[in-house]
Amino acid sequence: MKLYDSPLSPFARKCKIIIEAKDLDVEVVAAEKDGANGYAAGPNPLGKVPCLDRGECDVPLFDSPLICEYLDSLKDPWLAKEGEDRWKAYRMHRIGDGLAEAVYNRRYEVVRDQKLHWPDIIERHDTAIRTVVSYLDDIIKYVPTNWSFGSVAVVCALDYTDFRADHIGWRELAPNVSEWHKAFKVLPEYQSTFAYDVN
Ligand SMILES: N[C@@H](CCC(=O)N[C@@H](CS)C(=O)NCC(=O)O)C(=O)O
Repeated sequence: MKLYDSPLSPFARKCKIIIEAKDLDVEVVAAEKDGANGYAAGPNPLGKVPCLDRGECDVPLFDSPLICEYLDSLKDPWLAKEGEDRWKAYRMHRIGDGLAEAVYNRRYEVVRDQKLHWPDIIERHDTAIRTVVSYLDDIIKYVPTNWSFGSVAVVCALDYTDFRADHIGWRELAPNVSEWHKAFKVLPEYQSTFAYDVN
């Protein structure tokens, strides 16, 4: 299997953490940028990373939550098969991805020429980022400080927020999340997949 990757992508990083934590046999391939097509991300018609190519006989998987769920299912699944724990894990994963999406979308607003900036939309993304980290601060005590289907998405999103939206100062808004996040920094999969030029 091949995972099409870009080192800075918080969505691809989730998949790499799962691959490493479970020692799965997946080759990680850097996808090249391909102009208006997005990334040359193997069999992903959306031109986005990550994409998991499972070989000729199996359908490729794209959109990182699906890839994460598939990879997780291959060995000692973290995601509960049924019951309320399953929904809680999906919720955490979705909150993490939603945060990463808000930061990613904000980035594509501010990276344009200044005269093309749309202040209301930038504020909409900033508000989403602040609201999500505050929401997380109230519930993070229920999330254990080890890799899980939920925590992997939240950790990747928080690091991406540091990288692309440090003006938000999420640690001040969410001191409980800040403490929680520290526990992951020592994990080998965290360190080997961390690709940002920030602390
Ligand atoms: N919902 C997708 C989002 C993936 C995504 O937005 N990836 C970005 C990199 S972080 C990308 O490939 N962007 C290229 C493009 O859209 O042109 C997922 O979870 O996999």
